[in-house]
Amino acid sequence: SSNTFAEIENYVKVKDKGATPAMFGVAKGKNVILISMESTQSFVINRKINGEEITPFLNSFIKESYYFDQFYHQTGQGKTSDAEFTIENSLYPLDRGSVFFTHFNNEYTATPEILKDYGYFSAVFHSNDKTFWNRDLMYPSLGYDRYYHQQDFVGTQQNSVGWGLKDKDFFTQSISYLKELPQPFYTKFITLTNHFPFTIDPKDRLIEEYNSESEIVNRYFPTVRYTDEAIKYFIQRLKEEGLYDNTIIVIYGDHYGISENHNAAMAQFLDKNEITPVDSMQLQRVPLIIHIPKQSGQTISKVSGQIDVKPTLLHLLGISTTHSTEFGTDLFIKEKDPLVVMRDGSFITNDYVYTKNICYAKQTGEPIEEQLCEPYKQKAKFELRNSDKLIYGDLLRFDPSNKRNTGTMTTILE
Ligand code: GP9
Ligand code: MN
Repeated sequence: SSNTFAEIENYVKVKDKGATPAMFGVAKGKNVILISMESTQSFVINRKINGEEITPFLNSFIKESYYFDQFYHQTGQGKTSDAEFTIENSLYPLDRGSVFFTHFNNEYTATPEILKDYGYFSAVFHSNDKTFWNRDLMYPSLGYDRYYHQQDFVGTQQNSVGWGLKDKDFFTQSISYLKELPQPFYTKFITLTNHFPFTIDPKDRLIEEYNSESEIVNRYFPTVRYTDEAIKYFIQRLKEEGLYDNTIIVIYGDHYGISENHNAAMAQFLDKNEITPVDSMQLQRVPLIIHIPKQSGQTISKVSGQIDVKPTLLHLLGISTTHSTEFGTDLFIKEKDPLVVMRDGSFITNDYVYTKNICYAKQTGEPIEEQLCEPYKQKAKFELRNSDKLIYGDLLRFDPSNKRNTGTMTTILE
């Protein structure tokens, strides 16, 4: 009901909704490009196998960007769609299923919808079937103007793998649409090649496979390397089209690609005896890279998550989020005690990791007194519960800042 909405609104209002003055509006009026990197985890960044870098392009791009090296995915069963949901709404995904399927008809105040008021045109590019993850029905609810999907691309046996175009062909074909869009634009590009089970054409393999007992882990590195090359090419094309200098580029990993079934191979890669519960949590880090034209790079090690992207991006574009109903915090704010909550109720703070009902010291990986985690545990539960209530009750209908508000007076009074 609207009462529940008011309670939740009061809760999110007391959260730190501020922005860093030095960063607020630095990218005002710029185009936005989001790149969702399929299954890309942070452990590939600045690492080599067989003497070769896994992500040479990203490693260099990070040096001229803001790079968040303690950034976690917060996805559940909705995988890529959950990442999209959390990144653009600053709400948690649901504990089961995908919000894209179960609540596509809700009222949302997603980033593309907000940016419409600032003259932005918004579009998504993804070469899979438009109905996958119910995207064709969900995107209009998020405020997207256009969805370029499988039917907008030319797929052949040569240029495709798995569910769609190879990333490089995907970017090549997307660029011709992109350069015709009205500006400023807000766009999202969802890559696909680095998807389980990580198969690529041998001629697209730029590095050798890894050598472990897991075929999946072995193949993962060449497909990550392939996507890295495709993004390099895309950035180059943006420069050639004169779009690079007036565009803010946000690159994020959507969720893990290597599950706990491959712990032995991961232990080998990380040079550890075993993968502990704390290691497993740390493996949930995904890259977040924000490139702002004419700003130099910096690595920021704040504990953060996908839920924080929306307010951060809006602030960079000079848009205040003081009245937004969202759970994230601007990534550029120095928080005393940051907390990242995962969809299953586990969490990470500066000092603690809580997972599978056990509290651990982050430094040592040793179990510690449950009590130390208790206050965070309560907060984590509260966050998830309130976010769920918003979605299950379609409560953003009652948000007065929601322009497309369809809640009528009668609904509000009941
Ligand atoms: C499907 C692509 C991958 O279109 O986004 O989805 P995933 O299986 O990673 O959720
Ligand atoms: Mn995915």
